[in-house]
This record gives sequence, C-alpha cells and structure tokens, in this order.
Amino acid sequence: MSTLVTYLVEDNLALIGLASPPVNALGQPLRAAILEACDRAASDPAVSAIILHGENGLFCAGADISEFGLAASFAEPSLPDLLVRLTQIDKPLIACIDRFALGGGLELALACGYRISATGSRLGLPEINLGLLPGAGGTQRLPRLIGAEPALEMMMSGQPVSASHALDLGLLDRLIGEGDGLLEGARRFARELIHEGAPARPAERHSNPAAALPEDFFTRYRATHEPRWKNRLAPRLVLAAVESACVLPLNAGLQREVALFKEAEASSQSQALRHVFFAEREAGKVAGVSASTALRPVANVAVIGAGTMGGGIAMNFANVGIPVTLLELKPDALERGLGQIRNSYEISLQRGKLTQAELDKRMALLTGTLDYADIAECDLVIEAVFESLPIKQQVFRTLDEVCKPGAILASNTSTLDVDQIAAVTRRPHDVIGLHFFSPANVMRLLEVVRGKLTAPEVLATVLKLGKTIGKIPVVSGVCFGFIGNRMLEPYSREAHRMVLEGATPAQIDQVLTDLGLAMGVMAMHDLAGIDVSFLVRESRREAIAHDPSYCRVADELNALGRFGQKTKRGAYIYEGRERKEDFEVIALAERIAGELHIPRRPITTQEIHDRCLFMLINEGVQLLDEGIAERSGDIDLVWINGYGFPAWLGGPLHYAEQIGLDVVLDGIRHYRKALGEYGEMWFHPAPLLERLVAAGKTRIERL
Ligand code: T1G
Repeated sequence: MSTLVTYLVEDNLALIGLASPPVNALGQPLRAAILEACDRAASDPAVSAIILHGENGLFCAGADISEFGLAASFAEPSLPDLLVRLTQIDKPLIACIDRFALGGGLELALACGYRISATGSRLGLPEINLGLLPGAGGTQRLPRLIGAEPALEMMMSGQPVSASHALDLGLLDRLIGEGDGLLEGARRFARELIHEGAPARPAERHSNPAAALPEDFFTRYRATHEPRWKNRLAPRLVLAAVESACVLPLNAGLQREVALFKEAEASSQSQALRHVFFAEREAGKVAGVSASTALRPVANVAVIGAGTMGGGIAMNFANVGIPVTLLELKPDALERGLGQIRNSYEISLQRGKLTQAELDKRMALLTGTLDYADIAECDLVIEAVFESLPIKQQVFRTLDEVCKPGAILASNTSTLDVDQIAAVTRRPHDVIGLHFFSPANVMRLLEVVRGKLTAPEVLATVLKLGKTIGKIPVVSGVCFGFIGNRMLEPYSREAHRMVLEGATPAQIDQVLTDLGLAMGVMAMHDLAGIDVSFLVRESRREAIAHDPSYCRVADELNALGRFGQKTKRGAYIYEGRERKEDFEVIALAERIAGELHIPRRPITTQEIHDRCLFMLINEGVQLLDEGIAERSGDIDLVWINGYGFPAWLGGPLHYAEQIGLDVVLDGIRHYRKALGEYGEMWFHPAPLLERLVAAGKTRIERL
C-alpha cells in the first residue's frame, strides 16, 4: 500500500486516509493510491462501507496544478476515470471533509455516494480562477445533485461556500461540529447507512438538471454576462459544460467536459493564471527570511494621518479584529477621517456585505487621537501623511522619540526613499515601507519596501501581517517608485507623448482596455489625480528636464486646475458617472506639438500597444536586473493587483514571454530609430533583455 494513503479496516468499515502533504493535491501518484485502496475495499467482503478522509487535517485542494500542461495531467488513472470508478463501487462510499474540498477535491467527494463535513470547512470549484473548468465530473455531477443554477453559480464565482451553506444546497448529507470528532461522526453515519440498508448512491435529486430552468436560460445567461467576461475563455467553457449537463446523458456529458477542459488547459489564459497562482505563493519567499525568522507581535496598530489613505489603511486592521489608533493633528481632520471610515462601512452594510454587529465591532476597534503619547505602546505604526520627504521625516523623528523599543515604524510612501526616512531615526532596522494602493481597504497589493537596514524579523512580521489582512505582499527594494510606480512612469510617458503625436486619450485607453486592463492609463490618472502625478514629476524634474515634451499635456492640465475626476475635468470631461472626450485636450495637444515641432500623424493601435506595453515590460526587466524585484512573478503580481493588468495575461512580464522576448526587443529597437531624437532619448533596451534574447532565453530571469 502506498504511503500516500492510509488503509484501515475497523469492523465492517474501511477507512482510507489521504496523506499527501501539504494539501492532498491529486497528482498521479495519489490518484493511483486512491484507486488501489478503493478497489481493495470494494472487493473485501468484510467491508460494508468505505470512508474517504484526510489524514493531515484537511480533505483535498484539488488536482495537482503543477501537472497541468504536462502528460502527468491525464496520466492513468486520470482523475475523471478514477472518479467514474468510484461511482461504480457497490458499497456506500462516504467523503469525510475537513478544512476544505476544492476543485478536484470536491469532485472526488461528488463521486462518493455521501458527503459529511466539519462545520468550519469550505467547499468550492475555483477552477475558473485558473482559467479552467471543473474537469473531473463537477460540471455534470453537481447540477444533478443541487440543480443547474446553483451549480453554475458555484463554478462561475470560483468562490468556496461554507459547510452550512453546502448543507442547505444539498451538497452535504451531514455536518459534524468542530468538537464532535469528524471521523467518529463518519463512522456513526456509515453504520447508520449500513443499518438502513442504504444504497451505494442515493437517487439523483436533479436527474434532469434542465427541468427547473426556463427554456431560454442559457441564452439569456450568456447575453447578460458575456460583456463582463471580456476576452476570457473559461467562463464561456464553464457555461458550455453546464449546458451539456442539461442536454446530454451523463456519460456523453462527461466526455464533453473532458474536451472542454483540455481546451481550457491548453489555453494561454490558463497558463497565465496558473503562473499567477504560483507567483502569489513564491512572492512570500524572500531572501533572508525563513520560517524560523522570529516574528514580532502586532496586537495593536497606529496610523498617522486620517486622510483617504490613512482611513483605508486603518480599516484593514479593524476588519480583522486588530485595534487601531488613528492620529491626526487637527480635531476636524480626525473627525472627518473617522466619519469617512464609518461611511464606508455603512455602504457595505447597505450592500449586505456587513452586518450591523460587524460594523459596530469594527468601529469599536478604531480610536482617534491628537496626541502622539497615545500611540507609544503600539506594535506597528504606519505613517500616511502628505507625500513630502521633509514632512515624513519630521513624523519619523517624533515616532523615534515616542514609540516603544521594538515598534515597527512603516511609511506608506508611494515613491520616496525609505532609507532617507529611516535615516532620521535611531532605529533604521525597525523602519520599512508599506505601500498600500488606493482604495487601501480594497486593493489587494501591498508593496513592502525593504530598506537597506530593515531587520529580517521586521520584514517577516509585515509579510505575515499583510497576508492576515488579505493583501498580496510583494517585496521591493528602494528606488524611485519601487516596482509599480517606477514602471508606471515610462508607460504613462509614452501615452502622453502619443497624445502630442496625434492619438487621443480615448484612443489610447481603448487599446489598453481592449487588451484587458481595468482602466486606460489616461483615465487612471484622472482617477488618481493629475495634480498627484504632477507632484511626482516635480520630485524628479531633473531626471526628465531634457525632454520638454514629457507629459506636457498633463502639466498644462494641472496648471489649468483640471485634476481629473475630482474637478470633473482632466483628460476627459466627467458628467455624473459618464466620461466624455474633451476636445479642448486635443486642441491643447495640437498647440504644444506645434510649439515643440512634433509632427502629428495617425497613430495605430499596434503602435499604442507596443510603445506603452514594451516600455512597461522593459522597465520591469530593468528592475529585476537591479535587484529591486526578487523575481519576474513578483513584478507581474504588482501590476495585476495594483494597476488592473489582466490576470489572464499573467502580468506584464509573463505577457512578454508569451509575445516573445525577441519581439519585444525588436519593437524597442524599432521605435528607437523610428521616433528620431525622442526614440534615442527613451527607447533604451534593458541590458538584461538584450542578454536574455542573445542567449535564446524565453523566460525572464536574472542572467
Ligand atoms: N496543486 C498543487 N499545489 C497546491 C495546490 C494544488 N491544487 N494547492 C495548494 N498547493 C500548494 C501551494 O503551491 C503551496 O506550495 C502549498 O500547497 C500551500 O498552499 C480537475 C482542474 C488549498 C486554500 O484551485 O486555494 O482541481 O508554496 O500557501 O494558504 O477539476 O492552496 O508551500 O511550495 O496556498 O493554506 C483547484 C488551490 C485545482 C485550490 C490552502 N484547486 N489552492 O491555502 O496554503 S484545479 C484550487 C488553494 C482542479 C479539477 C480541477 C490554497 C488552499 P508551497 P497555500 P493555504
């Protein structure tokens, strides 16, 4: 018997335990072990019922994602075939679910005749998050168990449901309370089934899943949801698979499902999303930090500055039950800040995302103060004041005086030098950058900026805390703009320059949103504030002074007080929620282009794509070469989770690998020539990109 499962016969029960850490992923070896154990139990006349459970405190996280795209993915016994075999066992087979049953793990449970679960478990079909669909019977068996519509919702959302909701859906037969001993509960349930002479599999509740659906359900579903899917493949394949469950007999539906799954598995979108899955886990592996690195306790947090960022930051901690003290200089600013937080929670309450009790609990965790003495005992202090180095340094001098030894002192700066902030304190090893993205209580990205002297345990502590508050922490070294905003600069520069050369903001943004970005770069600056990006340019004017055209349209809009959405006018005109082209911006561009002798011409979609994306990619490669970013996956995560880059393209650097590094390099070299003096000025291929292409590499990594 394989070591990947345990096998025990107790009286007339066979207990098969999945024992393949860390998550019982259903790779080929575990599939073979399960098949062998189940066949053994099925053929043992002493066994009247079989319990399938997890030995390591959890049931199963699904297929082994690292197998996809490889022969191992369908190596015998394939998961679909294994599960068909389980459905043929003529004894009650009970799935005993602990902690989670996800993807193929839930499909494994669906292949069993019965399912029980611990009350705290989560059950789901998250395949769509990987650009896939359930590929081992889920799209065919779940509709027959709980109905087509709830089954479709589970697959399309990709979100797990609680065990109690699963029971309500009919997905589970019984819940076992946390303290009641799950396996003992399974034994009891099995013996009841044997005593009752229960069948190996109860009759299907929804043998015809379409029966409960309106005739035009799938047509209307597609018409309603398709616009939101943009160019994503997986939602379309999920819908096709569930539609098959409603029109085909089970075996034909299972075959259709495998065909659709293989199409998804081979797609570049799924390859990209699987890259993102592993990148998220790799990002937590940081040089100098290991599982043995001591962590500092963070029982309470202080936030300096109750503005939009400070308030959003504070909410992250209150949301997970950590008390937060919000410090402001003036009473009205503090009151306004706390009021904004309450307002935000009230909106969540109205949307049904929060209960009144949860709102009250969170507000009770928030304390306002005007006195630094009140934060002296805080374990972590996050400064979120105006983006000015002298102002931030003054705050840190005060924190250095006031805060207890060992307190972690963090700055939410988005571009400034964390080492220069740390340098004004006597404890630079306790100083770190925690760059939240607005809205800070919503955006998942957290850039963790490691100073030269930041202590490993400070880094380890904030990395863990970042995950606790639901963020994706990505470590950056110290440079202008860290990872995200450093890459934003050339990306924005090219967009603004092309407005001078003849493109409109709307044309540029359309290319980027057609690619899948949540928002075009011109609209994004209108949202963040043209005055904000102006100040960023001002802080590095000497580095861009040699290019008189550098974001000139934005500089002029700033001078006109057209800051974007907050003034109802920027690159666009804003009327209510509507965004309209502003032809004055085009006239402005024409005037500036005339002054600078920049010839205007039609700009193609391809040129907009290449100049914006290739310079974004080029800067990312340069960041990797400089060691500011640890790995290319980290850079991808920054742009997916901080700037709305489509996850189904895998992030800018994964996208470059799919385009071809040589294509990107050739494009940069082309524009260096084609754009004359401007091209010479800015289109410098990153040396690492040149080395990678010269070495025939197809993946972006340090050479
Ligand atoms: N395959 C391979 N490795 C996996 C894995 C999986 N399904 N799930 C987790 N790991 C690794 C992960 O890379 C990490 O490795 C370690 O386990 C701990 O993970 C046919 C097609 C289960 C909620 O999408 O959501 O089934 O970094 O850090 O925070 O229809 O892992 O330690 O080397 O995330 O406690 C569907 C994916 C697959 C679930 C646990 N299943 N996993 O979270 O730990 S497709 C999923 C998760 C499928 C079938 C289809 C989470 C978790 P390392 P972790 P965690």
